[in-house]
Amino acid sequence: MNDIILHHYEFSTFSEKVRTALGLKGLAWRSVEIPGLPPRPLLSPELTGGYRRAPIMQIGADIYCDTNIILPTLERLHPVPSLYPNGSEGLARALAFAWERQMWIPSISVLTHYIGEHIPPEFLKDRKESYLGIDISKEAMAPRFDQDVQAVRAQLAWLRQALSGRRFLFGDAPGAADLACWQTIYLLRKNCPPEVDALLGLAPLTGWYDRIVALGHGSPTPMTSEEAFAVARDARPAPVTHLDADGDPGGLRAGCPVRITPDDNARVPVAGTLVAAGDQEIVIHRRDAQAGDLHLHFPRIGFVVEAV
Ligand SMILES: N[C@@H](CCC(=O)N[C@@H](CS)C(=O)NCC(=O)O)C(=O)O
Repeated sequence: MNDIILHHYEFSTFSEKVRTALGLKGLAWRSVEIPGLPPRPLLSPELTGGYRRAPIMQIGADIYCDTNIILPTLERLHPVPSLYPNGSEGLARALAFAWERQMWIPSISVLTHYIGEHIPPEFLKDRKESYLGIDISKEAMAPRFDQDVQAVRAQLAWLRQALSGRRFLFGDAPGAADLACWQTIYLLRKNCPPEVDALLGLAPLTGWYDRIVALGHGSPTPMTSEEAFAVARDARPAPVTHLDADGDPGGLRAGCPVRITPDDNARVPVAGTLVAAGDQEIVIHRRDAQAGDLHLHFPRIGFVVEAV
């Protein structure tokens, strides 16, 4: 019942970040493979209330949307070994958010330069209409390629600086900051021809890159969407003891109806009632006709919370 269930797909790099976090912690988990684009029956909207991005972590009837809440939750439930070595939690959370925001579209631009002709039209249509809001076909991205290479190189320059003489960003142990920076590079090194290393100046980072690959994925065992859905249906949400049940630092009260929407892409609002909130996490309750009572957890950063 308390199994970690990850709804994910193989080529999702944000999923790879979580899979590698599970590897870092040496955890066993249940793996639900979802399609690379909707529909994703028995997950969205049933368990997520309409939030559509990947990955999703499920523990019983608790659903965690976005890696910026999934990693801190893994840390809360399984603190050793830490994702935040040497007191790095604040910096790691900030760096992960900024890095991924800054790198995502320029990295996709480099990716499409190399492999854009192989991306199926229905995937391009979905990403334009329901996820990124831009056309990521090779032709549409080509005019911005040079600018995007500069942007990625500038980011990587300070990553090289930060890693100079160190095994990982915060010392000898890997952590969440490494995983966030690494996953955007993984997107490119996994899918592009080897010349991407020279284009972006990646050679000095390959030792660090390989040390993160070596963390592995922990111990996944397959599970079907139906089985995961049955787990949610048969479970009750866990009591929230790590957040303020009186409500939200911004003034919302527990029990009040709210709507939570990503502020960057895939802006589908999720409706529910506030259970508890803090500066870094918000938990809402929603009831699905089949799955029953669920708690949905979101990070505060990167989401707009509105009373409705
Ligand atoms: N901020 C989100 C970003 C997640 C994200 O954009 N994931 C990509 C896959 S790597 C995605 O959802 N793509 C569209 C989709 O699969 O529906 C997080 O950290 O979880």
